[in-house]
Amino acid sequence: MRTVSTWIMLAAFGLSTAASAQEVTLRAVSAFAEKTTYSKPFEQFIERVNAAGKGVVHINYIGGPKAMPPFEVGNALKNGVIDIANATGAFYTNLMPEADAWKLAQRPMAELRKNGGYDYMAKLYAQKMNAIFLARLVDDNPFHLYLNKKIDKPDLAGLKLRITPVYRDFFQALGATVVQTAPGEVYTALERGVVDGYGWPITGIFDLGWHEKTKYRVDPGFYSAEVSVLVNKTAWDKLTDKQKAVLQQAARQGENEAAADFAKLDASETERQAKAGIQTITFDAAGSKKYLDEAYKAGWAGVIRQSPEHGPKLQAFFAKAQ
Ligand code: 173
Repeated sequence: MRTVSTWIMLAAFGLSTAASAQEVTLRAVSAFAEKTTYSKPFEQFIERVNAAGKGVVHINYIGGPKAMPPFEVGNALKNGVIDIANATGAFYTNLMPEADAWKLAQRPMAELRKNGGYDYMAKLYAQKMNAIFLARLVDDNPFHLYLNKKIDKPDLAGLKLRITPVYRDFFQALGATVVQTAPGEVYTALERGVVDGYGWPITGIFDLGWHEKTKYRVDPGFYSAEVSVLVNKTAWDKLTDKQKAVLQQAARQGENEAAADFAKLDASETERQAKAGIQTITFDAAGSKKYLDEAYKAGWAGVIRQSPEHGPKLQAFFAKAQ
């Protein structure tokens, strides 16, 4: 009798521990090419999760744009085709135009997590993307305009430029004609002379060989690139506290390191571009001011045009105190 009840108790205990200890596997995709600048922080995040999460949570990294077109990643995340995405807001403005406002943030993430800006965005991610915004892994990383034709003032009339939504309103405000492409199409567009230049951050132009087809970089840089880890909310809600904690710990570590890591990379890539023969185009003080003022003016006007309800609130949280 005693033996049987002990056996039942053990079996029940065994089953419950087996159930709670079951490792969950999450499918992940990056909107950027594997092992390149904007996937590396995510790949480190995955390594950390898989190391700390042994037997608890495992991320199965399916890959980058070879596995899924970058502008489809937001949809796949929202619909649960994948559980985790590494993406930038500009790549899923079709679902959530407000996501592109991260680029305009002039306050550190640590501050946005306290001042209500993060919480405001998090609600929009839940509503519009069925997503949890877990961590921003790229920060302190300005965008630039790269050109193959020389300019001497902030006037882009007559130039045809490769863009994503990040640059659209700004480059158009300065008179450019624009054409949107995924990063994977930039090299060919330059090689064929389809575009006179492109928008891209200060880091990463060597990853896909663009330096071979780039004569000039326009300074100063503007905005700050955002690339972040998103989790499908339905998948997130099914995780145990222990599984969530593993993801949150790796997320926090990545977000806390992002600005300093990128500040270093910004400096080394600036030097590498000069060594590769890329010349810098600069304007006089008034020209630089006009360029930067227009960047933020056109950027915020674009966000507010696409989201009259949330745009002004995001501006209040994100913009530098005047
Ligand atoms: O230029 C782009 O493709 C783009 O929008 C972007 C955003 C963040 C990081 C790198 C590129």
